[in-house]
Amino acid sequence: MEHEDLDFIKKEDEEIYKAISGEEKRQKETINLIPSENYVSRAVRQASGSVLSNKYSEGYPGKRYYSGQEFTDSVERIAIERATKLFGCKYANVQPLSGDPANIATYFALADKGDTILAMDLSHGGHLTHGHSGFALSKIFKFVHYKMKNINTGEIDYDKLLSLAREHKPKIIVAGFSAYTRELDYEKFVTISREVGAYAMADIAHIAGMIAGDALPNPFDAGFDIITTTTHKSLRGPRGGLILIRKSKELAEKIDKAVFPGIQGGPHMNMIAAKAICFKEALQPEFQEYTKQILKNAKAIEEVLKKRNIRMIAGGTSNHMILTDVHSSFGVTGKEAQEILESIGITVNMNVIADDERSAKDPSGIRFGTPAVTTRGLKEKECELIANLMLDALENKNDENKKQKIADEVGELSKQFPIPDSF
Ligand code: DSN
Repeated sequence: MEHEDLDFIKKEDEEIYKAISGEEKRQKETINLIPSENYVSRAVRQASGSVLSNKYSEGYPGKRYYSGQEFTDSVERIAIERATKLFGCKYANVQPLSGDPANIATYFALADKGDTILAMDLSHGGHLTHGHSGFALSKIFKFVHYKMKNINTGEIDYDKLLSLAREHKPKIIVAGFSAYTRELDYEKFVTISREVGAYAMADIAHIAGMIAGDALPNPFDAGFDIITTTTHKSLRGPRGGLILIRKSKELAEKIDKAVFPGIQGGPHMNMIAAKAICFKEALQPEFQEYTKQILKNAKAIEEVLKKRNIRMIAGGTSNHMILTDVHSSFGVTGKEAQEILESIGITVNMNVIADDERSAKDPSGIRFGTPAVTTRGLKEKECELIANLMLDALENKNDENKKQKIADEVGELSKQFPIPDSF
């Protein structure tokens, strides 16, 4: 990553200049295993900071409320065209500001107040927007949750999912997660949805890149009606959200209304331009290679964890995310493990594990994944090394000398694999 030209910020605002420069240095000097993070191209960064930030564009291409939309219309049309090509569907809404608004708009488009939404239990991998008690829409919709049947293999309890669907007659069944490490049986979700008259919605935020790159199956191939995602995780785009509609024009119109004027005002056209660039990058053959390597790298880490008898929820990974029970494996909490690993230059995030007896603020697990390190060019060999270094640090948590040696090795590795500006 070339040093950003921050001269103007430096002149205008020394404090923020220092913070951005510090973050740039931190990113360069550490190894990032947070599964929801990645490094975007310089082109994506430039579009995010472009003059498009100055423009209000409420509405949709050709149907805006303010004048001066010649170029914003072109940006949004290109983004839509590329998104639909990338994911093999007919319609896309590229305006959601992030994953949460993408899900919120979809719920409002497809369900009415008091309706039921069936989604994955939070401690079994679901996301806050899948019905956490603190999620604002939990006051509007009734969320019911399915779980894994077997925590050691990750198998979903599809019988229970079916009986919950028959009992509660949900308007939407959500197949998606933020901390689940296996593949879902999309055909089963669609069959159950059809039987009870629910929309089949996939929240692919964590695996959007893997699907775009053909490293994992596409829920649309199984007949899902709608997909929501963020654009900044494995898809390697700017911070943002995206809603994709397989084929129904009626559904696409409902989604458009639910996004604007439903829950958002002016779209962030600078970010839509950055999304368009990300979709172009993801349509290149190199992106397929990239996403396959993400999986290979995750499997290399999984192998080390298996060899060293570390407890992984669902027994391992099929989608690049790994969730380990550090409390039972090392006698440290997720928060402690996160801090130990940060001290040696590796960032991960603490996470609840299935039916965690500890709280979300200091859970039993840590979650990690490989999109970011794969962008930096690390392969299986280096991922094995990182896995061993992480486990060594956790095993030697009280040995400062040992941890310093590990930190030096991590620093060396970061230097060897600079963050690229293009792919
Ligand atoms: N915070 C994101 C993640 O890391 O999974 C999801 O919202």
